[in-house]
Amino acid sequence: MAPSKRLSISTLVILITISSTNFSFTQGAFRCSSAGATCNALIDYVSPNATTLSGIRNLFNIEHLRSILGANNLPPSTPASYPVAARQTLKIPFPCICNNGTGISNGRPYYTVVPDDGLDHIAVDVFSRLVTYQEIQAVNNISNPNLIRAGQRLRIPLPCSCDDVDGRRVVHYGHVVAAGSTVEGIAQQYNTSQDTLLRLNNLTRPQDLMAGAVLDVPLRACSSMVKNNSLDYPLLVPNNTYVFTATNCVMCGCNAAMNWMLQCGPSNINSSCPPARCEGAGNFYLGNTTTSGCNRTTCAYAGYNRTILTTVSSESTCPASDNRSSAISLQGRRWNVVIFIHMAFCIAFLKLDQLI
Ligand SMILES: *[C@@H]1O[C@H](CO)[C@@H](O)[C@H](O)[C@H]1NC(C)=O
Ligand SMILES: *[C@@H]1O[C@H](CO)[C@@H](O)[C@H](O)[C@H]1NC(C)=O
Ligand SMILES: *[C@@H]1O[C@H](CO)[C@@H](O)[C@H](O)[C@H]1NC(C)=O
Ligand SMILES: *[C@@H]1O[C@H](CO)[C@@H](O)[C@H](O)[C@H]1NC(C)=O
Ligand SMILES: *[C@@H]1O[C@H](CO)[C@@H](O)[C@H](O)[C@H]1NC(C)=O
Ligand SMILES: *[C@@H]1O[C@H](CO)[C@@H](O)[C@H](O)[C@H]1NC(C)=O
Ligand SMILES: *[C@@H]1O[C@H](CO)[C@@H](O)[C@H](O)[C@H]1NC(C)=O
Ligand SMILES: *[C@@H]1O[C@H](CO)[C@@H](O)[C@H](O)[C@H]1NC(C)=O
Ligand SMILES: *[C@@H]1O[C@H](CO)[C@@H](O)[C@H](O)[C@H]1NC(C)=O
Ligand SMILES: *[C@@H]1O[C@H](CO)[C@@H](O)[C@H](O)[C@H]1NC(C)=O
Ligand SMILES: *[C@@H]1O[C@H](CO)[C@@H](O)[C@H](O)[C@H]1NC(C)=O
Ligand SMILES: CC(=O)N[C@H]1CO[C@H](CO)[C@@H](O)[C@@H]1O
Repeated sequence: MAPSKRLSISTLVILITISSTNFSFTQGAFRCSSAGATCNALIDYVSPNATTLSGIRNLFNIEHLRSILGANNLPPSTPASYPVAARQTLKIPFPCICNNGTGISNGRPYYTVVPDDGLDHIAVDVFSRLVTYQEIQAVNNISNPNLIRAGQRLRIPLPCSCDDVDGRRVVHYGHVVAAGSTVEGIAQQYNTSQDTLLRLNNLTRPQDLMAGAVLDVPLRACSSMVKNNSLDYPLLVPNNTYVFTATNCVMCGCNAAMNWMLQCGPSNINSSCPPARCEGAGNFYLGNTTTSGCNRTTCAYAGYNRTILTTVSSESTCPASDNRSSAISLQGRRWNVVIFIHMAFCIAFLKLDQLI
């Protein structure tokens, strides 16, 4: 075998080593332009150790377990003792505030220093590099990072944003980039575009994406009938998540497959809720749906202040005559993907063959 080929194999090994070192990168703050704005945000947490939902809840000071369940679309009956495996990723809901051009968690999470703790250990081993020790140092006015004392309460500044994206209100999600993923792939998975992700994250080229980085991904929320004078306005619920609202009387979920329409009904977790009935249509209660021909009529959630507001909402579910052909063309696209992946494997094997 020619030495030049050996050389290229060892170069490959070195390249792989370098890129796995890059695994430990944090991208830095997310842009957040409207000073003082607050909102809800999400961030991935890759738990370093095996734990439970209760452990995660305590670490991030999340008041209600159901917030974690909703963010991860786990059934509302999931117990706090539910196990979380080491290296498992969970979405953490937290409040965000814009300050001086960037967004950080608004208050919680707080971390209480234990004996022999270090700022870097807290950033790296406890919060899995969602922050750097310099960021913790800055937000807590710590002059010497080597001087922290047991019992000290530290604010942990998670990155987030409240900015609209492309004229739409969104939920900003700090996505921890897995090895081998691409900007295009992430964009597709979360119904956004590569250009939007590059712009939002100040990336010049898609190749600049690094595994382990925290990427600002704008999540589209389901459209709702919630009025702008409602106490929970704007109720932003992204695809595949659910929330409890209206003093825990109402549960709303978002499923992109349901035409991106927010689905709300009685929560059944608060026994002192008034019945929420839609005006007019007799025994038509929040969450009730009737289908007449092609029309689906729903008693939809419209917000709350002292009472729960509802409204009758109609949409057409008519299958169009040409919806058959669109299904066929979708299938065709799927085939293309399979063929493409197959070809990519062939090319990879060919390359490997040439190397060895
Ligand atoms: C605001 O940000 C600018 C640059 O990003 C920085 O120079 C300045 O110190 C920051 N101000 C505060 C109060 O953090
Ligand atoms: C995980 O375990 C390591 C090693 O015991 C420890 O240093 C670290 O603080 C733990 N992280 C959490 C979040 O408990
Ligand atoms: C840090 O210092 C700034 C200005 O000196 C002050 O506004 C802020 O409240 C301090 N933050 C903490 C957590 O002490
Ligand atoms: C919505 O979430 C489901 C479940 O995770 C996923 O399969 C689907 O691709 C998502 N759709 C969009 C448009 O984000
Ligand atoms: C988002 O999903 C909708 C369908 O739910 C699709 O029409 C649209 O093209 C998608 N947008 C992006 C940017 O992928
Ligand atoms: C964007 O990246 C460039 C270099 O790639 C840097 O000079 C600039 O400060 C960055 N801007 C923000 C807002 O992070
Ligand atoms: C609130 O919504 C009403 C219509 O429902 C609209 O007339 C009004 O301008 C809106 N107010 C704000 C502040 O957006
Ligand atoms: C249950 O609903 C009632 C009536 O809306 C409200 O006053 C109460 O605070 C709610 N309880 C909880 C635990 O959310
Ligand atoms: C309408 O909603 C009420 C209250 O949630 C429920 O008890 C009832 O079964 C629903 N009726 C229909 C026809 O779905
Ligand atoms: C569906 O709704 C439209 C208007 O919203 C109405 O004109 C039509 O008659 C309805 N069709 C059926 C089958 O109920
Ligand atoms: C509650 O909402 C209703 C309907 O939008 C409105 O008429 C009423 O004034 C609101 N009440 C309060 C206290 O805001
Ligand atoms: C009448 C109707 O529901 N038509 C739908 C057929 O499918 C296309 C795309 O899949 C929709 O855009 C139409 O609204």
